[in-house]
Amino acid sequence: MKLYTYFRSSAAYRLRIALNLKGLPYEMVAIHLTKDGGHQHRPEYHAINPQERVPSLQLSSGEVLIQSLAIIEYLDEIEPEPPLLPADALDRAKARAIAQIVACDIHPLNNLVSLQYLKRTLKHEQAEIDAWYHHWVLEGFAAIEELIEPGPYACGAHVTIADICLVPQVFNARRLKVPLDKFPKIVAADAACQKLPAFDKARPENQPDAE
Ligand SMILES: N[C@@H](CCC(=O)N[C@@H](CS)C(=O)NCC(=O)O)C(=O)O
Repeated sequence: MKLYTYFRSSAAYRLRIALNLKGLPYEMVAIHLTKDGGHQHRPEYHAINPQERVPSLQLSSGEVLIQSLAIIEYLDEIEPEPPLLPADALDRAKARAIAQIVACDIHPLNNLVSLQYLKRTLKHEQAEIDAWYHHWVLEGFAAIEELIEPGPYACGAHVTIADICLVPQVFNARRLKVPLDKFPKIVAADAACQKLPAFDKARPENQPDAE
């Protein structure tokens, strides 16, 4: 499999964690999201992913999958061990809820395209953009903090899709200096995940394209 990735992309980071947890081998193709206006906008990448975002996963059949949550669930279906979703339907809904707070409610408001739009098109000052970024992380993390179950992971004793989404968002929050002192359960779940090699190998600074 070929993973189109960027070291700092949190959506690609999710997928690196999932592939590592499953022990599935993958080749990485780095797509630089800022150099020369963003290599994601080149016609050759558009042909792979018409949304011009990372990650994309090209299967050995040549088929390309996009959207990290859809891909993670696909991987869980083709390679059931270790499961990334709980066996019980109720627990599954809870794990997906945390994952979706990150992937549907926090990340789209704070990803590169959204921040560039605020800056370049709407002409906001950097301080306003930083405040915007912090606001949506703090709002989403406040809800997740209440939803986290006794650990060590976000949904209990096993790593789930909730951790896979949460850890990259925590990484980004730290990078952009969002204070995490009000979220001890999130910080603890992140620390528990960081002890696992699958998470460590997926960290942005451990990628071949890291700068
Ligand atoms: N919902 C998508 C989000 C993908 C996404 O927004 N990726 C960002 C990087 S984290 C991207 O490629 N941005 C391209 C750009 O800003 O032009 C997913 O989960 O895969």
